Amino acid sequence: SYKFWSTQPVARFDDKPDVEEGPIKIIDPEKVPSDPAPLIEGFEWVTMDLNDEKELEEVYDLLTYHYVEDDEAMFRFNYSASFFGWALKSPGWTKDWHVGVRATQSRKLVAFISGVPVDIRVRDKVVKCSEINFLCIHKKLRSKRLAPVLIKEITRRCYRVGVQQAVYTGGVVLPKPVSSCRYFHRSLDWLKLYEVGFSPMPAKSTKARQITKYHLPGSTSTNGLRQMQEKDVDAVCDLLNRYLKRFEFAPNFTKEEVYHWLLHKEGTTPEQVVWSYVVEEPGTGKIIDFFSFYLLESSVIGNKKHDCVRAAYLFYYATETAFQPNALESGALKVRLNALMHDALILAKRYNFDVFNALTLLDNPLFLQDQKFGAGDGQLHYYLYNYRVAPISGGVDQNNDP
Ligand code: YNC
Ligand code: MG
Repeated sequence: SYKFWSTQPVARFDDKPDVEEGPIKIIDPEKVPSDPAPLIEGFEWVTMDLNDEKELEEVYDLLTYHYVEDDEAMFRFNYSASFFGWALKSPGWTKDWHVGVRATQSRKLVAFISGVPVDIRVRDKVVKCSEINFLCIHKKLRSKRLAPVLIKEITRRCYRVGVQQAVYTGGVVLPKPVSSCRYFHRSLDWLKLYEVGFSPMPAKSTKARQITKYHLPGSTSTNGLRQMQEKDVDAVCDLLNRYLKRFEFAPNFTKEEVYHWLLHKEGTTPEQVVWSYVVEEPGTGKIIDFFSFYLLESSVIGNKKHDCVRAAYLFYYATETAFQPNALESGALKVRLNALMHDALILAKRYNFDVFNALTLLDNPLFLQDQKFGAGDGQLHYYLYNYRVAPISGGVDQNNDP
């Protein structure tokens, strides 16, 4: 029934496909309340300062024990402090959008929601958004309608500074997804994934056969493949934005964002979060492809042998091959992406990842099956707040369930 969501400026399930694209309502920042709405007795609003080690640690602790779990409560995302620095302090970030709720007496942090600025392109229009993430409420405070209060507060803080739209993703179905994807998983260490209960043993298979199936060579095969460096930022930014223009709904990157999101800065963070590689065309030195993945560990709940799974998440990638005439029809794009992703798997294996995850977005359906990804149960829905869009089509056939 969506008691809260039906009151919000979001697309509805019964919207006609020929809706007028654009903002649902126009906000006058002058008329937005200057103070937050009061919280229930015993709790208060705080702005978290993630540059303060102690406060970063508190957010980290809250999310470690209370953030997203799978349905059977076997795994829980285990974000690192480095990951938060990366995800929450991207170009243009403001601590005003790092919102917490504390218990007044104990000062304990019991809820959090965050936003960072991002430009989203919907077909030809660029929409200035906040990207909302890490909504989390302490397990003891669940089902008390606190989530809508947090959402309204971050909305107020965005509206106050003239940001009237937001983008967010989630595993739950709300009115109304712009697009929906499925998670796919590629085993890198099949035996470990089996032992933690993530990968089942297929009927009539054996451990040995499964291990052989997912075996990868020790070295990559694409000529000119190397780690991305600072000098590649401009070329990667240009290639990525051109590549993403092939899709109707995608972010638009500035050079600062490419630097932030894709470049690993050697020695600056205790733990590496993002791995990015470029292909320098032999002879010309031109950057003709790139791919990236990031690290997000999951804690394994209650297993004797393993306490965490190192998962690589396929992040952004792009290839000049996409711009060749008939790249799709001729199969050239499929061949190139398969070669690149095979190398990505080899590198992830080298860096000790256990599984490689990807969604059914961008051109991913061209390689998921060939690269031995299997469909997971997880769905990820993409949403826009205060913005209506006509139906978005995927880049390649997304209903092509392998
Ligand atoms: C969710 N994930 O439907 P209705 S994703 C949005 N996103 O409202 P209560 C959600 N809404 O149906 P609980 C949601 N989950 O009555 C639930 N809701 O209209 C809606 N889990 O509130 C729900 N993190 O407080 C219902 O529920 C209402 O105590 C019920 O709290 C929910 O970060 C939650 O999965 C998710 O910590 C906080 O279960 C809690 O159950 C929890 O009674 C584990 O709430 C962690 C987890 C969610 C990860 C994420 C994206 C969030 C997007 C929020 C929407 C942003 C809108 C744009 C705002 C800026 C606008 C501008 C400009
Ligand atoms: Mg609640």
